[in-house]
Amino acid sequence: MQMKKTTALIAGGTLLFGALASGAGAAPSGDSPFELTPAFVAEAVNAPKSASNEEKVWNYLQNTSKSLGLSSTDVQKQLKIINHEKDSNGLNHYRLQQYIDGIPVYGAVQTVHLDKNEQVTSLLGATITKSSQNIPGGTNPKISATDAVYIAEADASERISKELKLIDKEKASEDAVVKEAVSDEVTSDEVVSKEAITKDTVTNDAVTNDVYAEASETDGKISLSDPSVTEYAAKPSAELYIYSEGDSARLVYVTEINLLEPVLLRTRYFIDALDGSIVFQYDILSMATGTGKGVLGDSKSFTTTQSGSTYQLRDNTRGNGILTYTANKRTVFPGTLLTDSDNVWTDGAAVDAHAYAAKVYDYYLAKFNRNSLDGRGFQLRSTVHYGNAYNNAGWNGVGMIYGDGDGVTFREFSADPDVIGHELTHGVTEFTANLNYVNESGALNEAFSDIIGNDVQRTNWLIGDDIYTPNIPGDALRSMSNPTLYNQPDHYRNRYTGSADNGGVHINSGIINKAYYLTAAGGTFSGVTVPGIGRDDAVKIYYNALVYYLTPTSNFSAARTALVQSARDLYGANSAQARSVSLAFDAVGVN
Ligand code: TI1
Ligand code: ZN
Ligand code: CA
Repeated sequence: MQMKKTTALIAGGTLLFGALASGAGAAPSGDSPFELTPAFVAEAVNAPKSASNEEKVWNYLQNTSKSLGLSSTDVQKQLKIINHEKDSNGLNHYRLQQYIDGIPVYGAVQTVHLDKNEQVTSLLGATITKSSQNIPGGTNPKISATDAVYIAEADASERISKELKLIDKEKASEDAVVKEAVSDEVTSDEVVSKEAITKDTVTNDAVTNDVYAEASETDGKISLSDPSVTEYAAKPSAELYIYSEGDSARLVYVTEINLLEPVLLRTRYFIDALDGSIVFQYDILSMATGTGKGVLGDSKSFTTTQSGSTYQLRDNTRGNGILTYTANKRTVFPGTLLTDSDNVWTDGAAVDAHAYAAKVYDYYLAKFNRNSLDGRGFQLRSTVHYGNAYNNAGWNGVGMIYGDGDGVTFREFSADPDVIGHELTHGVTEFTANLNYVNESGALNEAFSDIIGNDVQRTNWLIGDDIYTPNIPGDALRSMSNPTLYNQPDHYRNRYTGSADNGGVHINSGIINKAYYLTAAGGTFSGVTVPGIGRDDAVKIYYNALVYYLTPTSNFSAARTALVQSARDLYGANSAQARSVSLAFDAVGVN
């Protein structure tokens, strides 16, 4: 016979909602049902051959009752067989539960095992010993199960409301940092008037602030009984249990708040059945805030999910979720969902893919009131470390893949918000204009991905500058202000008409990128002066054309028509915006 003391069974399980958690105390001390002393007995006890298996179990328990801290009468009175199974080897296994006054003791479960000869070999489990069965408050509840659920719901509501406010604040401060970056990082090689940038930034501020104002208006206090904001994974119910506290015990209700919306949360509550106080609670699954450094060494925080003692790279607070996987350098999709033991993440490519997917999701929601790619919360799955030194990133119709690059031409693709914006925009395109990925419609498809992808960051007019040629600073894969810098045409007369690259989808996109740039920033090109209208109006016109006007076979000329019409419908037939779009297409030679 052997007795062992357990170690903490739920280590780390109380770090609710990351660092700023509130509401739950520390992990319970030795005086809790999680520390019931485990018993293990492997004594030979001879039972008559003629006895039934159940009789053998009871006989064994009677003979070994001392190791459970019970008298043999208590064994009979307090233990009940709650399950019996015969396994595929023909061995019998019994599961028992301890009851006091007919109420189950939380965690006091025992298993009893019979060998091939149908002799009991061992007993494992835990009980409240006779000497610790003193229940000062008695076993008659003073509150109802419904009251207990209500108390748990109220606590969860408060925690969720706090957490959502916290996220709002984080977003707002991140945003402030981004704004600073925008005004600092106007690169000298880019032909853009400081005025245009400043104007854009100011307008952008206004838009952003409105969104946060809206968010805080509605986030006062979340009510879990309001079905329009709450979705339960399982409806809560409460059951009475005896809760061990070392030398004594008390009567509690055990209930779980198990939510899908507004956040993913599964918390188990132990509520005193006499006074309704929360004795203990712990998270089984909950939203958490992960931290880590991106590929470029920048520290960031992002939403993860705590599941037991591990964390998943899964953000359930946006649409139907953002999940980040690894292909481990193979060409599999989606690969393995990334997990971490302490929520401090060390895979930079994964950190960036996850954080930037959230950034692009937030961009589409704030700027275009679009809930993910399909407008209905489409789940965003990203796979990093796709392939071996793979020099590309892509949208495969269901999710995003990011190669690690070969380290010379490209570094890890997820390190650049341009890329994430580019790939997610392919998803938006697929759900809307669905531009065929060949020839001019394909080049339009690519250009919209570049244009909106670039707008997510708004740092400059370059595409892929954060990941292209890591050893050569200042260059990029493409430039929207001057496509010819990187071998793209900037005028229709110079378009590529061969069959490579699906008919030049990554080549001729330069012509449309240039038209967008001229409308947003203004300038004189090819003898045409285009008045700039700023990035806000320009990107809105392009987004609206993509989502509402264009069709799978649209060519460059159809895009001109769609964009001019989109501008007219948004700002008026004779608006500066409509004129600017029209002049920009004149400048790049598309009629
Ligand atoms: S959508 C993808 C093409 C399909 C690849 C198959 C997996 C694509 O256009 N990828 C972008 C990646 C990118 C985006 C790089 C923004 C830098 C900034 C791309 O431009 N790829 C280049 C290398 C290409 O495919 O020619
Ligand atoms: Zn693309
Ligand atoms: Ca470079």
